[in-house]
Amino acid sequence: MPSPAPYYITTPIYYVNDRPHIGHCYTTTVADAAARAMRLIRGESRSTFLLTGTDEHADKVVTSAAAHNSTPQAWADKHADAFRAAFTSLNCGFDDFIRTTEPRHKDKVPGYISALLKTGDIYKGVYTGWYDAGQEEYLTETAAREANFKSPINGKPLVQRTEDCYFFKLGAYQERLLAHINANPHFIQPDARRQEVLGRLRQTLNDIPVSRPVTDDPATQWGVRMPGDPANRVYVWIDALFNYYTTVDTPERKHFWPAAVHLIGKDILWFHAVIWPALLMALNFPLPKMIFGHGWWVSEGQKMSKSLGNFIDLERMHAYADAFSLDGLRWYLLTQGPLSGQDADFSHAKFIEVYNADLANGIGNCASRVSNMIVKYFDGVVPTPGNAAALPDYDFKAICAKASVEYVAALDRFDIACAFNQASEIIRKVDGYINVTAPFKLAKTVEANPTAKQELAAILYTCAEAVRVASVLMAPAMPQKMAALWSTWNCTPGADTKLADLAAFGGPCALKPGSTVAKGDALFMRADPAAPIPGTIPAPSAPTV
Ligand code: ME8
Repeated sequence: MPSPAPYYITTPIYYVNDRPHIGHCYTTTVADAAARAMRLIRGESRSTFLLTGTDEHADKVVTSAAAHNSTPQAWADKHADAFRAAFTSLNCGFDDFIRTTEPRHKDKVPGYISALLKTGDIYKGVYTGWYDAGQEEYLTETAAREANFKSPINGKPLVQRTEDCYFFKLGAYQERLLAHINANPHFIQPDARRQEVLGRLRQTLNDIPVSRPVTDDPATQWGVRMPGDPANRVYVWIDALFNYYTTVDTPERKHFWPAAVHLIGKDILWFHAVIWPALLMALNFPLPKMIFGHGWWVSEGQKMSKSLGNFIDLERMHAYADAFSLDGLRWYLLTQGPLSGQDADFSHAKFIEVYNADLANGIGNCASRVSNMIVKYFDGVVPTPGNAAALPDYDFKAICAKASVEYVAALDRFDIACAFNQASEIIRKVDGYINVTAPFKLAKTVEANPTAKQELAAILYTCAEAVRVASVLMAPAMPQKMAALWSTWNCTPGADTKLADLAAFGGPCALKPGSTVAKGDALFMRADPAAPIPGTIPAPSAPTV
């Protein structure tokens, strides 16, 4: 059988001077769930590749390191480890973690820049701008005008300064970029982001500076040098964008390019949807298939800020995982996150509502209802499927088939929430079926009516098999909880089994009559909306008189 086409998904590489928070963890968790789902759909793990990592050549790394009596490299090492550990703690299974200070990245960047110098796409020119000598930085024309051409820091006049600089001929690619975006509606997603880029591309694109000078200031000595010109270094953003390519620019991984999806936040859309594709066009490299720019997480309806105390940092996320399980947290992020383009709210009340509805009262309760009845009425032995009364609204073979078709289609357009909601829909159907068929009532009649036992068997088999299918679809979001369910139900899928087989109701991976189902612990404990918010210090109780 031919192997499936490679699926390469990337996250942004994160700045090492920040501590991991919900934003970074969200993007990486979405990429992880998408990669797991792709592996499931293909029934083949090796053709999917998830890359995350850290962006380490920013000037602020040098400043932060100095402020902490550290070297830039030691500072970067420490923070890169923190990101890696954060993602691992959230069960994100990345295939590689690239750091821009690693030789396998930084040694390759000059090669691409040299190629662009050779074609003339990168050329040496002169940069003129408003310079704040006290701060040693340029201000944009707008920022300079707004500051009345005075330093916003020390009030001294800004000076017009000119220096040698390398430029990339971005303007030369404007027409080709427009044509590509117009011909490929999925290239930039969601649609609002695509419109945003198309709008900006109606104005003339200028060539952009891609180097920064190296001076006596140690901050300017950090980074990748321009090939053949050590007095200049590659601008950190250009260096960073190349990570997606350097990681797979090896004989073993070359087939992963072009990437299927660059998943990013909306803040860095322009770099990914315009500058990066133009660089690739100039190098004659194929373009990624999709740039997906998600929205922001806000917290309790407000922009996250450390001073407001509403920041969802890693500690707060761990506190939620401790209280509601890691998979409970992942489910909330994945189904309620800002993927569609709108910003999303991390609100405690909403979290509890979704957790209780989808998990504690959803799959958790449904699975234990069904296994409890199999234990009670069939001694825990999966009964033989038979002809349960045909109810047109509850044709589970058709319901599960439709759910998996929609699951695959939703993942293709990167609508992760819609994909996972297909599974919740199956669970709602099972709950409805139990209410309509009332197996607990039927069980009371089996002694007087022998055919009732067969009917009971058929109903419970149907419920259990449908829950199994839902659990398969949910597994990329909640790998640990679904593995726990499979273990009590003795239906752990073999490695590399295809979704088409796994999610077929009554198909090759169906529950086997005669196998055993144990009661098991509740998958998700019901959450009390009045309980203290995880990660917050409980208010002191009122003094007793
Ligand atoms: O921009 N909600 O790195 P960065 C959702 N190094 N996502 C958020 C978020 C929020 N409130 N805050 C951050 C950089 N993010 C560059 C990228 S790529 C070649 C270089 C996520 O550490 C979101 O994915 O500032 C955003 O794009 C990323 O963190 C920015 O991470």
